[in-house]
Amino acid sequence: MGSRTAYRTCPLCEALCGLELTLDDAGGVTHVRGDRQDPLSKGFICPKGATLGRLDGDVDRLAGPVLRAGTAHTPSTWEDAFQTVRRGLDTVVQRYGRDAVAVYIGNPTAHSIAGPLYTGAIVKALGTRNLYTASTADQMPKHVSSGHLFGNPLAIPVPDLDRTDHLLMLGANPLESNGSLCSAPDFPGRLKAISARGGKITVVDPRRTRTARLADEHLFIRPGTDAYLLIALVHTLFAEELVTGPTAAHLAGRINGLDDLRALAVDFPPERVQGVTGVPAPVIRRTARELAAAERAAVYGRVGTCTQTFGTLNNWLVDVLNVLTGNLDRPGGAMFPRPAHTPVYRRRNRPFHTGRWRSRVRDLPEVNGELPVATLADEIQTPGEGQIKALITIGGNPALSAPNAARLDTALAGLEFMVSVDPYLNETTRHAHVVLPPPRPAQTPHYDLALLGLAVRDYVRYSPAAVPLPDGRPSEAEILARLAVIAAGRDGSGHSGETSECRSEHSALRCGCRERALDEMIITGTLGKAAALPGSPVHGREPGELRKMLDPGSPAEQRLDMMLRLGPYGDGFGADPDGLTLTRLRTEHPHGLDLGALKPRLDEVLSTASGRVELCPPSFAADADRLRTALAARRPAPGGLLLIGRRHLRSNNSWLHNVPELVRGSNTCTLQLNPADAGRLGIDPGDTVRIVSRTGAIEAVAEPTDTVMEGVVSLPHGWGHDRPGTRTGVAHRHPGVNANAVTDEQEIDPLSGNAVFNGVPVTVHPVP
Ligand SMILES: Nc1nc2c(c(=O)[nH]1)N[C@H]1C(S)=C(S)[C@@H](COP(=O)(O)OP(=O)(O)OC[C@H]3O[C@@H](n4cnc5c(=O)[nH]c(N)nc54)[C@H](O)[C@@H]3O)O[C@H]1N2
Ligand SMILES: Nc1nc2c(c(=O)[nH]1)N[C@H]1C(S)=C(S)[C@@H](COP(=O)(O)OP(=O)(O)OC[C@H]3O[C@@H](n4cnc5c(=O)[nH]c(N)nc54)[C@H](O)[C@@H]3O)O[C@H]1N2
Ligand code: SF4
Ligand SMILES: [Mo]
Repeated sequence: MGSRTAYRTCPLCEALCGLELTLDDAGGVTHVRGDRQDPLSKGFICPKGATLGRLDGDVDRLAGPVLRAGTAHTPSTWEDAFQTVRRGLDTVVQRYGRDAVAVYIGNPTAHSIAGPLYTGAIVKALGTRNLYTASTADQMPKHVSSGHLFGNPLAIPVPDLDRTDHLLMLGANPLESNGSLCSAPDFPGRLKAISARGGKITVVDPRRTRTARLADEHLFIRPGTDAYLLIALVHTLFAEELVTGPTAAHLAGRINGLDDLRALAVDFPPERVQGVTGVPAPVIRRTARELAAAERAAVYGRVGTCTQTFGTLNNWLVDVLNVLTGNLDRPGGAMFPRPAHTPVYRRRNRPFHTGRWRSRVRDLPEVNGELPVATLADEIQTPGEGQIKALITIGGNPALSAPNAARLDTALAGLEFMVSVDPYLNETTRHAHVVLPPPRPAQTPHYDLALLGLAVRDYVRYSPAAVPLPDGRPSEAEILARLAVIAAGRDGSGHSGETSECRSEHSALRCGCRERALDEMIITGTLGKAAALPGSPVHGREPGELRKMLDPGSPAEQRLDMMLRLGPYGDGFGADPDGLTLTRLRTEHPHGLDLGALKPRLDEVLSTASGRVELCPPSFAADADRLRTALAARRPAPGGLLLIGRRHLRSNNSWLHNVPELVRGSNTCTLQLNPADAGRLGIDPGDTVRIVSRTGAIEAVAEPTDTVMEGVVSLPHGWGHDRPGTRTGVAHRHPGVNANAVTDEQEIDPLSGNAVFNGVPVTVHPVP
């Protein structure tokens, strides 16, 4: 049998590794290895990428749509499935209004072309205020921080890993996660290089992780207390006159709020916070001095700093430290990547707002156009006007991933209508009346719209589908576009025969004239605006002429081509003949294109009303009062335990547990605890223990280990695959328990609405 090779970006995590796929004649993936010609990943691969073929060929992956009758799901045609969706949504909207339809968007949606290009249109077409995403279980605090500091919630500085001499890393474990909000294939290798060139890495984590072991110094911190440590570092910089950043040439005149910040930090000397954090005051002072002394340093906080009650303060203070030490926007510091698909001519200076609307039940503010997933169950279960009656999930598994997921699971069962775009029948989608599966990864083109703006070098890569789709099988982009058309109430009679394309491509499903109309509208609108805008590379040109120049691919590809050509490295539709186009990327750079080290670009990024970095936003200063109050009220630890999570290299949240090669060895759902706590509670290794919190109780096998600090227990999330009605055979045999059955949806970071997964108070007992 013959075989051929195809290249693509790995879609599984944020590291953007290039992969080389070997395919057999039937289009099956027989082998995967790292793409050595990828200029960013240079052949690096992890066990997940290496088993992409197994995921691709998983027999449990849904081959086509399924419809639910009672608790059973049966296959349907695509057209019947879409018609069922149309009826289901129409009925709910007519009966209860637009807000009765909610949308939940999960993590893989940020790793696809289809997600970023089409989910916005679905939400807009629905006209609902009930948008929920995994962002409020993850990085929303970072968006709120950047929104206020820089005027743009998407302007996220990343540590310039390859040039820094000093990295202070909090709540991140890239040796397992491969990095997040910092796309860096071979993160471990890049960290080792810091030490090799004489630099220093300090890791702050309640567990001595693999990353902590690789680092030069590890500081145990009590869960949920990073904000105290960070503000004490700020305090020390001011108190010891180590603040140099705001007067450094590249930041001078660009920083507001320095005096307010200094005044705020006065109350938090290291000696006052050492008790709550567990980090001794002399260590805090030394850490501040080392940070200030380093030639090129970066402070980087990740999911462990977000999923806390002070999530936004943490993420703010991380960048405050980068500013105060002069490391923001400087090589080796914390820098803003310049993604090839994002225009730089369209900056608007205006204040960042949250709370443009509020949630019905708990009165929580909208943030970034969405409401906290921590209140989704409230909105489904609480009767009254505006109650959620229907839900669209796209690439998400909130029945496992949301705080108090057991309650959400029950809530999902009570919905009048639910549709899921998902390849699996799992803990969430088993509740759906219709499941619309995207095609296999090998059949799916790839471009990282969300992640290329977070990479440690400017870099771009487009991967066409390795295997063509059979006739009548919609791509994920087409599925989502069709949902947008349905949501807009324009699905109607299906074929309208308006354009020559739809006549020539006619088939009940694929004619797509309505979906095409959506893309056309977006393309025409964008080109029209760009042509009218002074400073744009196509200013003054004729939009219709520009339209004709676009790549001849799918509508999604045409939109991508347009974005690249209007972007900072683009050809400006011919204005720069050497510039990027999608066609050129596809044909000349199949392994990706390195666009160079990160460049200082604060002026391009800043879009606050003042045009400066707002270092001490009033809402953050107000929230620091909560910090002050909590510090005063803090009593000595009551002897209870605090639950945190952990990630394993071979897991990916909830959904890779169906690949046999990945659910082996140490990738198990055990409760790790310090041997001293185990001894005190009479727990031996291998004992089954009961973990009880305000919201629930679960049982897991105990794994005493001194890598976890005393008073802390750790359980990974994404397990609990024993539910009836799912179709994931391997996962079902390795079920584990759902950590989110004991996390608390009532605890959130008030500024961002983010879920709190770290520092959940629990008690643990041996089960006799
Ligand atoms: N293998 C694998 N890779 C993944 C994923 C996966 O599930 N598995 N998930 C992907 C996703 S969705 C994301 S968001 C990224 C996340 O990427 P990372 O942010 O690197 O995620 P974690 O490995 O969970 O690291 C978080 C660390 O925070 C620590 N921590 C817990 N509580 C606290 C606290 O209060 N303070 C401090 N300072 N630390 C604390 C935990 O012990 C843990 O080591 O990973 C992505 N990559
Ligand atoms: N206790 C605790 N809970 C956590 C976390 C934690 O650290 N601790 N981490 C949180 C974080 S950081 C995150 S990001 C969330 C993740 O929360 P979710 O996004 O809700 O959960 P995932 O497990 O990533 O589920 C992904 C879903 O997408 C489907 N899928 C896979 N590939 C595709 C595709 O190509 N297209 C589509 N349409 N679907 C696809 C999978 O089958 C699965 O159903 O979980 C959060 N929950
Ligand atoms: S590190 Fe992430 S991107 Fe790279 S191969 Fe592994 S899962 Fe894929
Ligand atoms: Mo995440």
